Amino acid sequence: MAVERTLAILKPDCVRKNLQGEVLARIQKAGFKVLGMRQLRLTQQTAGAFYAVHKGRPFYDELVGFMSSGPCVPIALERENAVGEFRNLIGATDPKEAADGTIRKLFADSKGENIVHGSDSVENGKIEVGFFFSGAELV
Ligand code: 3AN
Repeated sequence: MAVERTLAILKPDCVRKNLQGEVLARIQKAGFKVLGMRQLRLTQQTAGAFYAVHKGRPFYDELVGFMSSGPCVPIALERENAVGEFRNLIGATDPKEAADGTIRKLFADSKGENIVHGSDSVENGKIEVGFFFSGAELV
């Protein structure tokens, strides 16, 4: 299986609840290596650009508003089969449907405020890591 990169974002609800350490510990225990990590507050414009694929969907404005509502923590991760393994670790988009033991099942309140983002394909993993980190920041 190939070593891949994926982008995680600890979303504003995760930061607001002071759960960054707890969530990161679960990510590390699951075997992911942290290549880059920072904390920032997205503007509406930057959040809109990041989620451009969802433009036009009914939840887009809510999503952009939420993602720019406070600081978030993008994390570039590496592991074998990182994209699929990370999505297994975080669980389904809707925490009500997420499997027991997953990060969203444990900590998320709703489909919109669901604690953590994970890239949905290897190709998007590369694009999304590049959205937040330059090559020199991945070590
Ligand atoms: P995932 O983050 O599990 O890949 P996507 O890509 O379908 O989910 O959606 C991206 C983000 O949009 C989700 N993390 C969630 O915050 C938000 N979202 C998706 N569906 C809804 C919805 N029906 N209502 C509110 N927010 C949603």
